[in-house]
Amino acid sequence: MKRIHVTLITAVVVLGGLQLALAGGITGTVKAKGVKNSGDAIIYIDKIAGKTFPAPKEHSRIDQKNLMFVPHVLPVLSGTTVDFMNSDDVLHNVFCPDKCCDKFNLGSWPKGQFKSYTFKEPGCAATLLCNVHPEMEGHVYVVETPYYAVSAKDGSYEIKNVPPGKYTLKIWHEKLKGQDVAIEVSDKGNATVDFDIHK
Ligand SMILES: [Cu+2]
Repeated sequence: MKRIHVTLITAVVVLGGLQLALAGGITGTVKAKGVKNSGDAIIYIDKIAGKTFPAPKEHSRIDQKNLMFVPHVLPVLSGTTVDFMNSDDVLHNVFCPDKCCDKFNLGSWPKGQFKSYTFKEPGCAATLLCNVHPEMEGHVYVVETPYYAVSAKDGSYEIKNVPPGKYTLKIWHEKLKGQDVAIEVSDKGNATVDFDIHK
């Protein structure tokens, strides 16, 4: 009995080690020219040949707080439902004027309530607007894989748990553009990819 117990524990440890070894990460820095900071760029693996990823059951969330969409940009895997919250004392509305989001208009709702929309089309850069507050703007960007990150204000980003392979890494920003980068993630460590984005 005791011997079996020890063997089982060993197996679990070995499996755990394997899992760690099989996933790498992509890290780097985005340098944005012509905007306030290098944040809010979305870095993502656009697609993986022969692989599709089921839509997550868990919803993502964008809040409307202090008359802003929070977060300002949100990458989602295609098929993700986003709940649009309202944390302000005023009514908010959310609509999207773009074709790829069916030009949805969710109406207006008060604090504490939310309305949802499911983003389906990969590559869709959906603009979020509020018809009560014309200054409000946010963005949902729809990605075909779950491998994405949003850059912090200092430009740093990290995409975790990427399986080994060769990929095209892309970048999306609401105002700026950058070049695709061909990358290879090995089973041993992190790939480092920096981006310059500009108008
Ligand atoms: Cu509003």
